[in-house]
Amino acid sequence: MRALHTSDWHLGHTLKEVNREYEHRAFLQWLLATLQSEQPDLLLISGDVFDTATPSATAEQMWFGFLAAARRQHPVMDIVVIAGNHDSPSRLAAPAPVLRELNVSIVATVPRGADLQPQWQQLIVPVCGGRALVAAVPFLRAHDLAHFTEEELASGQRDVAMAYRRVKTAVRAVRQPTQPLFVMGHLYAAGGVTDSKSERPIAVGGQDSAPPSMFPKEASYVALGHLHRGQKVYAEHVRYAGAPIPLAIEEANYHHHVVAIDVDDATLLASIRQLPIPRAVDIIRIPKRGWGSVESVLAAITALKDEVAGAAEALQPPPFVEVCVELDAPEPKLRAKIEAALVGKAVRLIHIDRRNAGTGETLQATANLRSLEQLTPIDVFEQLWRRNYGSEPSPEIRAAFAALHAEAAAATVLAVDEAAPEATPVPKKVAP
Ligand SMILES: [Mn+2]
Repeated sequence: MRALHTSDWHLGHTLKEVNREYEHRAFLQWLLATLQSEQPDLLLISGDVFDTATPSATAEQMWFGFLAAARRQHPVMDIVVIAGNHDSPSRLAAPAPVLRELNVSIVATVPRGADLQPQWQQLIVPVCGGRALVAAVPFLRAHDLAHFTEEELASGQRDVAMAYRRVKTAVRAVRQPTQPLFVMGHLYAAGGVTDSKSERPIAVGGQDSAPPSMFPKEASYVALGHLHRGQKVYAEHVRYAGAPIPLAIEEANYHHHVVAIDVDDATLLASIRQLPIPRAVDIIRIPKRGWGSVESVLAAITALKDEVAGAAEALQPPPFVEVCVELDAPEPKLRAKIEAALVGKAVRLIHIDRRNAGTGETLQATANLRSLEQLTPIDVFEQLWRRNYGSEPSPEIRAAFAALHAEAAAATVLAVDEAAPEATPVPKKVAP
């Protein structure tokens, strides 16, 4: 049997206030075409369907529109969805009874019985007419984990590992040895690589570093969500599908994909392929790597393609651009200069990152520090400039500082004279 695994769609996402609807629609269209060519029996969506707990009508329309189209195209395919940490469990699960009629199972929370005990066995979803099982574990919230006894907790098992152990036990009670088992989870598995700020940290009950041993050995495939970089953890068959579009500038170089899983009927072993998702809208970084001077980034912007007026641009939104500037002197008009250079260019500015060229070391580390009395204000000013910008202040800047300092010193003299005519002598040096 064949399954496709995807996660972290974050419908309704905005990147620096620019909405991503065009990219999401392009992805969903691609996914429908891929379902057509791959003909999977099962589609697994491992959480963070939506970017926020209260998604916009447009985001919900994309979601339900996709489910309807998928159902129309593949009447026998099962879709299993778990809630992620960004989703509102109650909101995601609200249409579950209707979706159930369309072979779509939404598991957003751990159901409770009449005795208020968690019903772990209800996380097990039979799929493909009972041929296979999916243990669909949503992102576990504090209240899902609050039931463990003191004794269990004292055993040193972390809460989330304990919850997965319950799921394992529930699976073993119902699974036939010939049934392929898929496990879904939305958590941070220890060893996973993350370098993005868009993966909101989760630290409930050890969910921030799940150990590999907690997934059942008999799983043919473990379909994880939460990390936006698609990757395997621990083993070939334990994977994050990753997000389908870059959700932060740091994710621009990720290889976005969905995972195709073919489970051998006899061995129950999975063979895995990554199906690359085409990038609908590019993210351009200026410069490509590292940092550029003001002059070099302005030149690079000038060299960008000009906007073409007409209908085409409305259909294909221009790329996002991030500009990374290293300053060897203060540049108060940086944003204005960059924005002026961007006028008429076929890009959308999303971020200007700036850093100073200097070492940023403290004066104590950089200065051959003589005693404080030996340092003049201009010494301190120059050293500060050097450590910030890695350059020397120009004669004009030095003169401006000297003038400002003289003015400040005169004002101090005046103030002291007025306040206390017979005060102690005015200090010669003014602290900067
Ligand atoms: Mn996510």
